[in-house]
Amino acid sequence: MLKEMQEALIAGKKAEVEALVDQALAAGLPAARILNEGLIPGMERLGTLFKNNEVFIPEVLVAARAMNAGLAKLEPHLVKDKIQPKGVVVIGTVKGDLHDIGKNLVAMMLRGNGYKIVDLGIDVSPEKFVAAAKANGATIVALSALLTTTMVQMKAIVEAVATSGLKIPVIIGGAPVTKEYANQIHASGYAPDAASAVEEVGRLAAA
Ligand code: B1M
Repeated sequence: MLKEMQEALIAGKKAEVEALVDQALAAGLPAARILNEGLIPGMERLGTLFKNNEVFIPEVLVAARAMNAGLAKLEPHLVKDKIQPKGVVVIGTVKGDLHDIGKNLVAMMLRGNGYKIVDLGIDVSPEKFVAAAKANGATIVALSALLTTTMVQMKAIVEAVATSGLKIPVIIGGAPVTKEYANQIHASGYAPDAASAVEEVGRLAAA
């Protein structure tokens, strides 16, 4: 069933992905397994096809829509009810960058672990991050970037948060981002994946 889910995802068959996620849940598979053995490997395989010019942007876009639909089905199962939020996380994909699947996953995992999430979406400017952090009483700002050309935006956002008077940490992540880069731009934290992002946000919140 999970292999079939990968194929449906790669083919961009949104309704089929949704149906297969429903079936997998009904069969008692844990949501984390459906995510880690169904949806994410499908997206990874698509990435290889994209890199090798075997699929192109339109196909990737429909697959991304199917992925987000699958994630939406899983979300209630990954998210536990928490009355008092552990903190307020303002999250977004940096300016110039339209990739949102990883960011959505990080947001979902944080929400599931008791944080209030203010999701600014994609292509977010430093000014917008700062304004939203102030307006929502953020306790942390979280940045995602998937392109080597846009990860440089993270430096501007770290600086904008620091100079705005907000004394809150900034955590960064995304495929091209490294711990070294985080240190270089003085980001407070870095995580390579969504599960580590939850740990890192917890560490920063406790610091
Ligand atoms: Co684009 N794209 N894309 N793309 N795309 C990549 C990223 C690429 C690696 C493909 C490739 O060449 N192999 C390549 C980037 C190369 C580089 O710069 N290093 C690339 C390119 C080049 C481009 C365009 C420039 C293509 C073009 O136009 N010629 C263009 C840029 C558009 C723009 O943003 N301005 C483009 C466009 C697109 C689509 C719009 C078609 C689509 C995005 C749709 C969407 O997101 N709604 C798309 C997609 C889907 C991909 C791939 C195939 C998949 C990305 C993805 O969703 N992965 C990707 C190839 C790949 O990654 N293998 C590719 C699944 C997701 C779960 O993983 O996002 O890495 P990821 O998130 C992970 C971690 O990185 C981490 O946790 C997540 C879960 O574990 N993480 C964080 C992410 N954010 C975090 C934040 C944190 C902590 C951890 O703290 C806050």
